[in-house]
Amino acid sequence: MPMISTARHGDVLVVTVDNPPVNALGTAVRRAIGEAVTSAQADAGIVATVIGGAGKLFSGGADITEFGKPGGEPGLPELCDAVEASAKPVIAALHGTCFGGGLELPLSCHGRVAAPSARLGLPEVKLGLLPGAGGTQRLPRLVGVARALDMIVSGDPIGADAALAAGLVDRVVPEAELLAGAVAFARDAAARGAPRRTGEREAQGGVAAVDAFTAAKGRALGGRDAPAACIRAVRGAVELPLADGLAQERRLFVDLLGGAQSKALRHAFFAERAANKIEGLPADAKPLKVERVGIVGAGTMGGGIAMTFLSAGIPVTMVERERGALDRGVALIRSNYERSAKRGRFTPDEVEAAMGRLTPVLEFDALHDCDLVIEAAFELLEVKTEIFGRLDRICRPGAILASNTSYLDIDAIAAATSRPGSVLGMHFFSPANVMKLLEVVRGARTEPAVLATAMALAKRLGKVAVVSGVCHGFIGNRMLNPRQAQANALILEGAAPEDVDRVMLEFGMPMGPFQMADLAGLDLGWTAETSKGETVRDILCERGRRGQKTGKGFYDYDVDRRRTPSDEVKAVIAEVAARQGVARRTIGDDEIRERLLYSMVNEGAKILDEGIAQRASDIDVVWINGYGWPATTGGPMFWAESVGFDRVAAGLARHRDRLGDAGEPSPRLLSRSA
Ligand code: 3H9
Repeated sequence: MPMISTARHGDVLVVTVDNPPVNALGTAVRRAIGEAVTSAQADAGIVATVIGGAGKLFSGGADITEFGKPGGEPGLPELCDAVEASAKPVIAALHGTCFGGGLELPLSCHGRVAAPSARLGLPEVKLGLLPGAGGTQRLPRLVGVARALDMIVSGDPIGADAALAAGLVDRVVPEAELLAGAVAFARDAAARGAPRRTGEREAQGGVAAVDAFTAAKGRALGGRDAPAACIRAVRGAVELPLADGLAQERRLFVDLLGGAQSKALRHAFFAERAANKIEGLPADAKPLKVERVGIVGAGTMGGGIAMTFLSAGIPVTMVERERGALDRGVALIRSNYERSAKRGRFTPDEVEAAMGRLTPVLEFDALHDCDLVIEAAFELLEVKTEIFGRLDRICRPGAILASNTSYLDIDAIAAATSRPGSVLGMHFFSPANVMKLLEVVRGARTEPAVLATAMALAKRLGKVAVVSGVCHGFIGNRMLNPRQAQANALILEGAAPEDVDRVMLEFGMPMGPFQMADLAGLDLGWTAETSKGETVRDILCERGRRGQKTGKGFYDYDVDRRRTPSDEVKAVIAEVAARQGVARRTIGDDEIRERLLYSMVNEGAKILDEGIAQRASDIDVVWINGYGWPATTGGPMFWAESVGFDRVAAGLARHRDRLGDAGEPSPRLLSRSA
C-alpha cells in the first residue's frame, strides 16, 4: 500500500501522507517524504512542495511501535534536517491532530498553513520522552522559550487560532480550502526567494525564561525523568548553536528511550488502546444509538455522571425521589460547572448550554424515551433490583439499563428485568466528571451490541473504558480490598498510619490508604446502630472521627485540610491491638510496601485466573486511570513483571502468616514466577 501520494498542482508538488490510522511517520513514510522533497529540488518544473495528511489528521507522530528497534533510514531527525535544508520552500498543510513528529516535521518546514481543526502538540513527555526530532530546538525558535516550555513540558496541544497567535502557524484557512491555501502560500514563498528556516532564528526569552519556568513549575514535576530532560534540551536551544542543541536533544532522547519510565509509559499508552478491544465480540456487534441518557440519583455520583454526558453534548434526564435532593443535585452540578468556568475550563456560554441539556424530574416515567439509563442510587442490592424492575417497565424495549454499582452482582440486578441482555455495569469513579476510568461490567447475558455501545460511548465521553466480568468489586475495588486489609493489619501490628501512607506516597500513589479513607469518609457503609465498636474504624466513627468532612479521622485536619497524625488515633489502635492480642513490633518500609502491593498483584493475578479481566494490561489501565497508580511504573501488573514475579511470590511466601487469604498465591503468579 502506498504510504504517501504525490500530485502536481501546477508548479507545486503536493505530498500527502496516507498511513492509516494516524499517518504515523514510520520508516517507509519517512523514506518516501525524503525522496519526494529531494526529487522536487532537482525538478525545474517545481518551485515548492506542500506536505499534508490524508483522512482526519496530519499525523500522530513517529511510529511508536518502531521505538527500541533498529531504525530505518532516514531517521525522523535526519528527515527534518533535510526538509529544513531544502533549497526550495516546503510548506506544511495542517489539519486535525499534528502531534510529536507530526509537529516536528512541520516545524522544519518553511511555513505552516492550518485548518481550524488542527491541534498542534508535542506529547512526547507523556510517553516519558522528549521531542527528539528537533522539537525542543525549533519550537522555542518559533514561539519563544516560555510558550515552548509550556507546550513541551505539559505535552498538551493548542488549537489553530492559538497557534496562529503564537506564531506557530502562518495562516489559518477554512477546512475546505486547506490544500489550495497551502499551495498558494508555497508559491508565494517560492516567489520571495530563499526559504525562511526555523533553525536560523533565535529563541526569544533566553535563559531567563528557562529559569523562570523552572522556578515556577520545577517542583511540581518531581519523580519523572522526562520533564527535567525537556527543560534541559530547551535550554540548549538558547545556549548552543543549532547543531549542538540538536545533538544534545538526541542524547537526552536516547537516554529517556532506554529508561524504565518511558518503557512503562509506552506500555500504558498501548494498554489503554488494547483495553478497547473486546475478546469474542462478533464483528456485527455495532454500537446502538445513544441520544438521550437517564440518570437515577442526583447525589455526588449521579451528578458527576450527569456532568460527563452534559459536557459531551448529550441531553440528560435526572430523576430523584424528593424535591430537596433533586434541587441540591442540580445546584451542585451548576456550582461545579461555575468553578470550572472560573478556572477557564468552560466559557459562561458553555456552562449555560450544558445546564440547558439537563432535565431534572421527580417522576421515573420521564425516563421512557431514554436510550440508556444509568442507576446511581444507594449501594444496596434490594434498592437496585427494585429500581431496575421499575425501569424495565418504563423504558422502551431495547433501551440499555446500566448500574453504577461498585461491588454488587450485575447478574442479580439484570435478573430483576425482562431484558437481561440490555443490562450491564457502568462503574464511574469519583468525581465522575473528572476521573478517566470507566469499568464496563459485562453480565453473563449482556448482549454484544450493548457492550459495544458502552465502549463507544466511553470514547465519546473522553473516558478510558475497561471491560470487567462480574465479581465483588470488579477489577479495581476487588484489588483495593486486600490492600486496605493489609493497611489495617499493619497499624495493629505496630506501623503508624502516617508511615503506611508515606510508603505509598513515596511509591508514587497520589494518597495513602488512610488519607483515602479520610477523604471518602470513614462512615461509608457504617451506621451507629450496627456498629460493634470492635474495629479501629468503628471506634473512630463512634467518636465522631469520620474523616476530612468532620475535621478528623485517622488524621487531624486544620481549616486548610492539612493533616497531622493524631495521638488519640494511636491510642485507639493500641487499645484495639491489645484487645485482639496482636503483638506490636517495629515494621520497616519494605514490609509495608511488599504487603500492600504484593497482595494487590496477587489479587490481580487471581482476577486473570478467573477471566474477570481480559488481559493483564487492562488491570494496569484500571489502576492508573481510576486510582492514580504512578504511570511511570506501568501499573501493578507491569510493575510486578519488572520487579520479577519470582520476587513477588517469594515476598508473599515470606509474609504468608500475616496475609490471610490475600497470601494464597494465584496459580498464574506461581507459574509466572517459576
Ligand atoms: C514522537 O513523535 C517522537 C519524536 O519526537 C522523535 C522520534 C525520533 N505510532 O488513540 P487511538 C495507534 S513520539 C504508532 O485509538 P484516536 C494506536 O495504538 C510520538 N501507532 O486513536 C491505535 O492502534 P490500534 C508522539 C499509533 O483517534 C490507533 O493508532 N505522538 C500512534 O483516539 C488509533 O489510536 C504521540 O504521542 C503512533 N504515534 O487518537 C501521539 N498513535 O487501533 C500518540 C496512535 O491497533 N497518539 N497509534 O489499537 C495519540 O495521542 C492518539 O493516538 C491520536 C489518535 C491523537 C494520534
